[in-house]
Parts: sequence; structure tokens; C-alpha cells
Amino acid sequence: MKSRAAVAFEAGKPLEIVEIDVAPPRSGEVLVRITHTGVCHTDAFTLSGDDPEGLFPAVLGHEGAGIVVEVGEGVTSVVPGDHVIPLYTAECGECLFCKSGKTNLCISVRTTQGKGVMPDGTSRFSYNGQPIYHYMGCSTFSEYTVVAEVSLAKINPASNPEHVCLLGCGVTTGIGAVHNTAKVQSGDTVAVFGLGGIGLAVIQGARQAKAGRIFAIDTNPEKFELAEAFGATDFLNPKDYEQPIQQVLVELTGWGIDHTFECIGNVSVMRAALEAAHRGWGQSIVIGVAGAGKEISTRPFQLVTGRSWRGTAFGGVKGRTQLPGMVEDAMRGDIQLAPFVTHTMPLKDINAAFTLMHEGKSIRSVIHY
Ligand code: NAD
Ligand code: AHE
Ligand code: ZN
Repeated sequence: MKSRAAVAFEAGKPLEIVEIDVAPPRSGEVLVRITHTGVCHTDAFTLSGDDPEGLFPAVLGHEGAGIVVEVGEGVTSVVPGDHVIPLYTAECGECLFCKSGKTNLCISVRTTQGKGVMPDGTSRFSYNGQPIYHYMGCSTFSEYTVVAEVSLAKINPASNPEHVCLLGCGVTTGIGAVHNTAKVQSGDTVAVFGLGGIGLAVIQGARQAKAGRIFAIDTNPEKFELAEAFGATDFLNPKDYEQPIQQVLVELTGWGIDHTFECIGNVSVMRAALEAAHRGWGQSIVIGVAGAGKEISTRPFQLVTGRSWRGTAFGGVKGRTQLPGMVEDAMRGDIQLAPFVTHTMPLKDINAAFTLMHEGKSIRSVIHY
């Protein structure tokens, strides 16, 4: 079938809106009509050429919501008409990782996913007869996409897709990082570095956890207003200080902060976030994705004196088990999604979403088909 899609033909170039060919779903696969998709910084990161797994030409996009159109042989958990969120972290329930009870990092389709193909090693997308790569197992920048059955969460059809698409990545990652990874407790102090979609979701999660002081840190002070609305209590622009921001935070708090979150993808800020963590027990959670060749460093003394460094993917959330409940939480108002949607636009204007992100003017742009 034909599908309108925004294709990344080359790194560093704008997406091109073209009509691609989408082949039918094979065994264990599902054809989904995407109705809405957010644009996450990770899409921009891969488009920039900095992603070691970046492949071109590809259909990017991994923060979508849609409706099942057709199922391949052997698919039992969804039927045409079901409302779904594609998952870049699959959940097969059977692999070593799923069964461990320790992680959400299902391995079932991850290897082929990283190679831009379906589990059988081939692509369902083509343009002028040439194959186009899939992306993160989702490819939500195509109106019609094919995903593995294990990469679909079935959700309440009465939910608002313009909002719940954000549970496909940004909001789930931030909230999940607070509850599943850091396990923030009532009264704990929190610092959030980077106040985009991810950082603001961390703040929302921290307020749900009844955190004490919540420090919001960004070099763009225009982000502070929304951070305050989500529950941040203290606001710092590192550019306003002569000392490193970690020193400022330690001086403000005595011994540092219980939980710090890096939501930018900048390895210098990752160091600052670790060094701002509380002596003896503070932990720093890496959420931001850093480019090829980047490495983190600190004085080992920072770890010897009780700070720890951890990371999280998709906020530790098991998509098929937990995402339907998070959609219900959003429908009840226990998770707020509307404030993240600063812009909406049709697919033809998707490059504007990237420009708005780079200019620091958007939190989330949501594309509708
Ligand atoms: P975004 O671009 O919307 O937000 C980033 C924010 O960081 C902006 O407000 C920007 O002003 C701020 N910033 C930039 N440099 C800064 C600095 N030096 N100090 C302080 N603030 C600074 O991005 P986003 O969509 O919120 O994504 C954030 C990061 O999280 C990206 O690296 C993305 O790839 C990553 N991410 C990771 C996961 C995961 O599962 N681990 C999931 C989603 C996104
Ligand atoms: N491909 C990159 C890594 C990118 C990365 O870390 N992705 C995050 C999700 S970002 C969502 O916006 C993630 O979940 N990683 C775990 C995984 O299995 O992909 C690289 O460095 O190669
Ligand atoms: Zn993302």
C-alpha cells in the first residue's frame, strides 16, 4: 500500500514528505495507521548523524499513537480497530530480560531493531523500489507503519491520541525514571538538568512522589514557567553563576541532592549532575542520549564517597504491561499530558517541529496525519 511519510534520506538534511510503499505485515507483525506522533529530541539526534545506530534513508519517529489495520500470521494480542502505542522497548515476556524482573530491556527484537529492519531481517518500507530503514521498531513518521506484535501496547480507545502519543516516549521516560529507576521517596530532594519534554516529565513524577525541593536547571530561562507549573520549587540558569553549577547546588543544600536527573545528553552536564548528588547516598540518573564517541568522567572519589551513577531507558517501564495503566492515569488526570503539547501541525510541516525544538521554543510538537 501507499503511505505518506517524512523520510530522512540523509543525515543533517530536512525530512522529505513523499509517498512510500508499505508491504503487508508478515508473521508476528502488525500494520498500524498512525494518527498522531510527537517529535522527541532523539529523532533530531539520529537525524543529525550523531547516533551510532543511525541509518539512512529511514522513517524516523518513535512517539506515536495509532489504530491496528491488519495483523500478520500468528498475532493474537491485537485485532484490527484496536488503539495502540508503538514501543521502542518491546516486551515479549519470555526473554531472559523480561523474565528477570529486574529490567524493561526486552531483547526479543532489539538486535534487528538497531539494524533498521523487522525481526526477519527485511524492511517493509520502500521508495522507488529501494528499501528504506525502520527506526527504533516504530517509524511513526509514516501514516502506515509495520511493527512487531511485541512492540505494541493496546490502550483505551477513548483516550485522546494527540496527548497519549507522548506516553510512547517522553512523558513515560521522565515519570518512569522517578518511580522505577530512582525510586524517589516523600521529602527527597531532586534536581533536573534540562527542562524539555523529558525533564518536565521528571518534575511531574517528582511531585507525584511528593518530593521536597525540586531544582529545575536550564540554560534557557523560558523553560522555568512550565517547570514551576509542574511543581519545581527552585530555578537555576548555569549561565548566571561563575562557579560550576554542581558547586552552587551543593552550597545551596549543604551536602548535595538526593536524586539528580540529566535530561539533555551532554556529558559535561552528566558530570555536574553526578557531582551535585548528596555525599553518602545521592544518585544521578542519566536519561539524555549522548552522541557517538562521547564519554563520561568524574573523580572516582565522587563514587567512593557514596554517590552513584545509573541510567534508564523508557523510564524502566514495561510497555505492554504498564502503558495501558498509564493511559488510564492520563484519562483520570493523574498524569498531565496537555501542557507538554506546545505545538500541533500536519505531517507536511514536520520540519518546523525540528526547528522549534532547536530554537528552544517547543516542548512537544505533535504531528497529525
Ligand atoms: P529537549 O531538546 O526538548 O530538551 C532539552 C533541554 O535541555 C532544553 O530545554 C535545553 O534548553 C536544555 N539544555 C541544553 N543544554 C543545556 C545545558 N548545558 N545546561 C542546562 N540545560 C541545557 O529534549 P527532550 O526531548 O526533553 O530530550 C532530552 C534528552 O533525553 C535527549 O538527549 C533525548 O535523546 C533523551 N531521551 C532519552 C530517553 C531514554 O529513554 N533514556 C527517552 C527520551 C529522550
Ligand atoms: N542508538 C543510540 C542510543 C539511543 C538510546 O540510548 N536510546 C534510548 C531511547 S531514547 C528515546 O528517545 C534507549 O532506550 N536506549 C536503549 C535501547 O535499547 O535502545 C546509540 O548510542 O547507539
Ligand atoms: Zn524519545
